[in-house]
Amino acid sequence: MPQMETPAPAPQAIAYIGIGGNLGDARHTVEQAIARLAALPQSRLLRTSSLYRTAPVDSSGDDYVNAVAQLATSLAPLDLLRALQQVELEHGRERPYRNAPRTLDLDVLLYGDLVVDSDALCVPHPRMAQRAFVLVPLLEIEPAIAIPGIGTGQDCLARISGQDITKL
Ligand code: PH2
Ligand code: MG
Ligand code: MG
Repeated sequence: MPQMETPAPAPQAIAYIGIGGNLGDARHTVEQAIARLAALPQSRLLRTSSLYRTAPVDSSGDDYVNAVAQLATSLAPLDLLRALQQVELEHGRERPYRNAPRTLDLDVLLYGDLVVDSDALCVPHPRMAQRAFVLVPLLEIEPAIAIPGIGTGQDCLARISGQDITKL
């Protein structure tokens, strides 16, 4: 009798997702987004940071609510990005201009130790090392995090000053 082979499990990566919004009830939106991340296919939500109120950086409008989530996922990087964009759309995300106030922004910050710079996706997220609203929640859930090609998260945070961030 022919032997049925069990398919090999897809390789898993640890990915970190930046979550933010500053239009509407941003706190509620970020909480809903975390629930949607917990339901992503081929993925497991491992940890989420606290929620933070943060002053807009290179952006305008109300303060943001930001958080970071840690996922184990076997979605390929672009499939993960598309899934996150779908969740953004479900929350009425519009892109009238760069860094416009937004209901929900979900960014792939890190995907394992992948370094990729393509039109569709840049990982590590190109500005994450300069942004306290990313580094503070990221370091809360993974104090020893390193940003591939850049350095430790702790060193990056030490170089930043003057960005308002308060734990909610
Ligand atoms: N996102 C931006 C630009 N500026 N500022 C804060 N505080 N939080 C954000 O999530 C944020 C921002 C572009 O994605
Ligand atoms: Mg962003
Ligand atoms: Mg984005």
